[in-house]
Amino acid sequence: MVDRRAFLQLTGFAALGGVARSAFARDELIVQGASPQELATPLSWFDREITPTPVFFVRSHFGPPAFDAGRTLTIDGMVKQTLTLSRDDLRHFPEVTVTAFLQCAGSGRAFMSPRVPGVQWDHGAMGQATWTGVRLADVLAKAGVAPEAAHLRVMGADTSPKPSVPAFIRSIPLSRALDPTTLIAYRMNGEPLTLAHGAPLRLVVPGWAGDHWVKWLTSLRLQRDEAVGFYMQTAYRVPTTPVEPGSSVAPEAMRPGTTVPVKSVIAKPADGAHTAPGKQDVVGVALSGDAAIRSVEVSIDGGQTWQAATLEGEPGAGRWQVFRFSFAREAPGTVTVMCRATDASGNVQPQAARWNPSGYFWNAWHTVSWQVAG
Ligand SMILES: Nc1nc2c(c(=O)[nH]1)N[C@H]1C(S)=C(S)[C@@H](COP(=O)(O)O)O[C@H]1N2
Ligand SMILES: [Mo]
Repeated sequence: MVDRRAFLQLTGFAALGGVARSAFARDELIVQGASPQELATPLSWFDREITPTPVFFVRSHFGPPAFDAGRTLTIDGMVKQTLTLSRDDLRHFPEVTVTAFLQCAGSGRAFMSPRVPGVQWDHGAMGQATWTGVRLADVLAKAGVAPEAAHLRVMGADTSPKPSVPAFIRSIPLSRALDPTTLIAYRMNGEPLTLAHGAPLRLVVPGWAGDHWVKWLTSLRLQRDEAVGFYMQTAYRVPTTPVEPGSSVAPEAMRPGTTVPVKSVIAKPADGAHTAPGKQDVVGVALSGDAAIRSVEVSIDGGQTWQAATLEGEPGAGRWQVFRFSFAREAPGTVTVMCRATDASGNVQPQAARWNPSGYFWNAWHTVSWQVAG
């Protein structure tokens, strides 16, 4: 059990003043599972560009390690020079801030049919923040990457509860590691990273699923081949070609899931809400890991016709945008609204998500119904 002070530190409440603190109910995050850290953000928060840190979803396999502001990160393997850097040592590199969404591969798993095992996340395993740190490419340049290196093995300080449970090890192709948006981050939404979100250092890989955003960083190793281990070869894999819903798929017929596919969700009105007759205001967010959002369309007639929503904020791959759509409804009764997003690469949010054995990347049209009062 965590005591109250530890909980506040864990979730970022400690960073808030007394007045601001009361704006976020302590129990606002939805406890989604029994394992260490499965805290989901309520859907109603996805009506804005930035998800406040205290309500930003939290996920980790084993729970956080002890807080250690001086923990060092070692960069070794196929490099000219091994580096050991603390958060303070990173001051020698240019500082960069990116705005990017972070989405767990399993977000929306609860909507997969047939049902799949795993944390039954609804929409809430995602959020968007500003991330500040240094470019991973700059750090790797300082170490001097050998020409034969092609992959980066990434590890954090968290340890599995028993020896039989494999360590959380991820692998990122060197090309993605060198992308200028890939960061070693130490700030989130302008404040030092909280322990729950990876303090002192975490990886930020905009557009890629959350499992690549390794927290509590300790080791980056350059190597020729992709890193091995349970979390690369068994977990976090998606079929290379579409499969029959409910079928079992061998790991060899799958590849690591990387880019978050295009999707949009309606934050408000909430499903089952009651609204006044007249103008109905719909708001939500649209995202794609592949490209900027080109459009969000809304249907108020069950998908027969679609109308364009207004997009707000800056477009970009790996960055979500708020959308708004308003329409008039005087007659009392049930209103059903659906949304679908399209990105600049031409990817369209599908009516039904592509089923896969672990329920990753659910991205079907989102449908919400509410009551217009008489
Ligand atoms: N060291 C470490 N990093 C980790 C994990 C973990 O278990 N250990 N979980 C990953 C997963 S699956 C997700 S979805 C994100 C969640 O990041 P957040 O808790 O900041 O929202 O962290 C990632 N980084
Ligand atoms: Mo995740």
